[in-house]
Amino acid sequence: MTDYVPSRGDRFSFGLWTVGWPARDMFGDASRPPLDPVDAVEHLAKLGAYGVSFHDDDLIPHGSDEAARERYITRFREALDATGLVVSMMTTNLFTHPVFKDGAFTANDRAVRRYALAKVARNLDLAAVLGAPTYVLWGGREGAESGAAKDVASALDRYKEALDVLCGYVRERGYGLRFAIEPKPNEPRGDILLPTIGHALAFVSTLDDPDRVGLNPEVGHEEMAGLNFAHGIAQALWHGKLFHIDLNGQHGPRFDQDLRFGAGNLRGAFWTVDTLESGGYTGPRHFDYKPPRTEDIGGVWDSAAACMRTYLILRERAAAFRADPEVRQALADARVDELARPTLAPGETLDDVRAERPDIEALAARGMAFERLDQLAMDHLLGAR
Ligand code: DIG
Ligand code: MN
Ligand code: MN
Repeated sequence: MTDYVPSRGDRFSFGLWTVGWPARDMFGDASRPPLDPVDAVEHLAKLGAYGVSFHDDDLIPHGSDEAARERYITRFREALDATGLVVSMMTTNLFTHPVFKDGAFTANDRAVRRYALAKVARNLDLAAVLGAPTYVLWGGREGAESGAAKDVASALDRYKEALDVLCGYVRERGYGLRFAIEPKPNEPRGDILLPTIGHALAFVSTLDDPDRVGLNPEVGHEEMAGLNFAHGIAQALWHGKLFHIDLNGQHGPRFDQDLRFGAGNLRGAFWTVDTLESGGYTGPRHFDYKPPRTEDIGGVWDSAAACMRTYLILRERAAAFRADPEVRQALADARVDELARPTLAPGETLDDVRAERPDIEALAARGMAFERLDQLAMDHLLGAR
């Protein structure tokens, strides 16, 4: 029996804003005291994480003067050095301060857009110093609650302008980092721009430096939109654009629950792990979740450990599924491998295809044997094999 104890080699990473969430929500005050980022680093290291991620304001309270900023950064770096944790990703808070109430890159107010770019650029300089390979851009306030308030075409022009300017800045400075756009369909805005993986992929293709920009999909955000997360990241991988990932749990189309990984749609979590582990994803296994407001700090660490434990259990179950000889036979019976064969043979043309006279009724009568295959996956997920 595996003990499911995480190690640095598993490359688990947590946002400081996750375990550090004081659990203030729309309807209630904080139920936990603030968590010192140094305490978070030390405890996550003890739990077996390899990295942390953070927004600028998570580490350096908004409005800090230069001296305070340096103190926050210095003690954080000392904690990283002492524990060996790395900064696996950085991002900017472009959503908490009221100045961003109508967005950052796509705010109608040009002065707000200019301030947002300056805020990101300052944190990019810190990201370069700390060696963060990926910089996430979550446009939580980029959107609208009403039709006339946001000219979407102009908003996308400004979004593109912001990404092109930031990519140019990183390129000119020689920073080795890449950007990852994080889609979300709504909340806190009534409707958010670039709401899904599909919208974001299309947008990235319009940029001046598209190779420097990928995606940071989050489980709950796609599932809020009723979409299949494993399919979404499989397409992002197919485009070579899965630069980072936000793992958590969600119970279908409702408010963003940010549950610990696996605590929502468990079958979806199984296929997510199967896709990440067999689909060539090379980034950190990063958690963006919120320990429920019901928990004290002990419960926070329980939930962080549980995110990693569930991932390890599902990784083992997915590997066992893929290695199972009966599964291999069931995959063949379902002709899954046949999909990998090009539809036309080398040298064939449509004329060759049109010259054929297939027995349509016989093809239609063939069963696909998917149910047996899927129950084998269910058996592995439930530990019955
Ligand atoms: C929320 O899902 C967002 C913010 O927490 C952050 O900007 C981003 C980083 O993963 N996810
Ligand atoms: Mn996220
Ligand atoms: Mn979320």
